[in-house]
Amino acid sequence: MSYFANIPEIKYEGPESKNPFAFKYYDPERIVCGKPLKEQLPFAMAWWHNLGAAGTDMFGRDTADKSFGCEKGTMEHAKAKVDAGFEFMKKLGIRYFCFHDVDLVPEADDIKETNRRLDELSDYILEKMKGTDIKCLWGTANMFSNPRFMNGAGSSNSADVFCFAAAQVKKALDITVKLGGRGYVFWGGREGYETLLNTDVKFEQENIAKLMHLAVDYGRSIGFTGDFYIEPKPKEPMKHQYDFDAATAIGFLRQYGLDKDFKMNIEANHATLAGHTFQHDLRISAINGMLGSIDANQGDMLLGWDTDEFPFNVYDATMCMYEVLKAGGLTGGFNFDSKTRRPSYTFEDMFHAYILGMDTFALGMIKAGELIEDGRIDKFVEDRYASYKTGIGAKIRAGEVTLKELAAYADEMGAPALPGSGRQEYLESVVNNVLFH
Ligand code: XUL
Ligand code: CO
Repeated sequence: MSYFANIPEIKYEGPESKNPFAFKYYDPERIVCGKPLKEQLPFAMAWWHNLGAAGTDMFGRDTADKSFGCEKGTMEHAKAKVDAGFEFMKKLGIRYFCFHDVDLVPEADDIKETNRRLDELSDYILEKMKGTDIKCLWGTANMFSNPRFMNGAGSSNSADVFCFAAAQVKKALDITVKLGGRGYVFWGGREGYETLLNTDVKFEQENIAKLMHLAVDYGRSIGFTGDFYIEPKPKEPMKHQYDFDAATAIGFLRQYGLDKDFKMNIEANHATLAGHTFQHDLRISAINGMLGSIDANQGDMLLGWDTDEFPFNVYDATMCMYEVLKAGGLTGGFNFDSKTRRPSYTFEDMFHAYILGMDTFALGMIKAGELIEDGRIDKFVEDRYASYKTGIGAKIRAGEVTLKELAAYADEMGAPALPGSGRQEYLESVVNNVLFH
């Protein structure tokens, strides 16, 4: 059974190609910074958007048909999604997928039945994986959709809800390990608050950390050697979410002794919702040794919510890849946590969307490699801090001076000269020059 029979295998044809079903920039074999793009760019398909989301929004119902010929909410449909998903990934040369527990199977009233379904479906996926190089990038538990999680999961005021969340995390970890997952994600969708009037923030944060510690202990006990990730997001659905941005999440992990097992999964549109650029949250993660994985998408700066669009902005993709290359690559990958726009409701659109996303990130990586090779930006930054290489600057860096000595130095010196120009406009022109030469 083929779901996408009219769509060919997507091949690299180069920038001159006008074939809508070909890559223009993503040449898997092209070497960038010493490695082929297929290794530099472990792309992943998001099960929920690609095989699940059908266009429903706050004002209207589905526009796309993602029944794959079956009745939705059945195990037959869940298996048809596996078949469609694998056909889709194979046609695009995508080697990873990411899932929530309830993306894979319909949730039953009784968790024992949901878990039985997860066992059955993950067996089915394992069968499908045979003879392919497709694997799980990361798994997660959906602890935000069901009404029981209205006040959070780890942060819920209800100990019973906490237990239910723990049960879901345990099973999602089992399935992640079974499917060869590189990572396990905590996205604290409802770990936050609507009002401080009813919220004990310290208590809630301690409980979230407890749940994470329990997950680490269990994960390691069943042989999970990958990274756990926090995926920061400042708001939506909650008014305030505790994992506000990378800096906040890293502080939380350190405070509760979780920083050895966790890294960041940075999503572009979440960073911009926090008032940062995508590059900012990547940089903050990287300098703290915590850049793990990326949820690849982009937001719409004219809208105040998470639009999860496929990446199209080459500047942002270039600066993203600049951070990734500087950090020595990702231990995770690039998961397209992105969805086609509601009026793009056909199967062809799903392919166009992934071609766009993969080409944008490939182009970004090629250009970031050229920026690094060009060297003008790195050299500028290096020179900008040159006053710390010798003399008093070197002593400050080495921790060899007291405040008193610095004050005495300043007395001798008089007023310092202005620091060198920031040259922002020049550096921006260098970026354009590398992008468009
Ligand atoms: C929501 C979001 C999630 C996480 C996984 O904004 O990004 O899909 O990636 O739960
Ligand atoms: Co995400």
